[in-house]
Amino acid sequence: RDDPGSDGATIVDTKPKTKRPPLYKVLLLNDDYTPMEFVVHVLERFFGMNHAQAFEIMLTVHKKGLAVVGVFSHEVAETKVTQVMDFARRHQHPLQCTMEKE
Ligand code: TYC
Repeated sequence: RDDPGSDGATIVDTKPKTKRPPLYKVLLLNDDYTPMEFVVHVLERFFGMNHAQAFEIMLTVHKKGLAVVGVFSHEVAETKVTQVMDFARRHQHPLQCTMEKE
């Protein structure tokens, strides 16, 4: 690399940097009111899980308080959160879905 005005101790090549985009975890939170079947449906519909996977993750959220339901780019994670929150609100359930940087 050119380094005008330097003392000649020039770094010729630096390590090629390939920047991977940061990933975001999408989290589903437990509450006392959202029906279990509704959560299972959300996981099937928006996260492409089969019924058995969806039921298992739902139970994890129910018992532990929250679970990671997927890891995505910022844009996709944001879309998932919005879709889940809108769907829950439309059905008048208090289900909460959030994202955090991995
Ligand atoms: N705790 C809820 C119930 O007993 C079920 C539930 C599971 C709610 C997961 C939200 O993200 C959730 N009906």
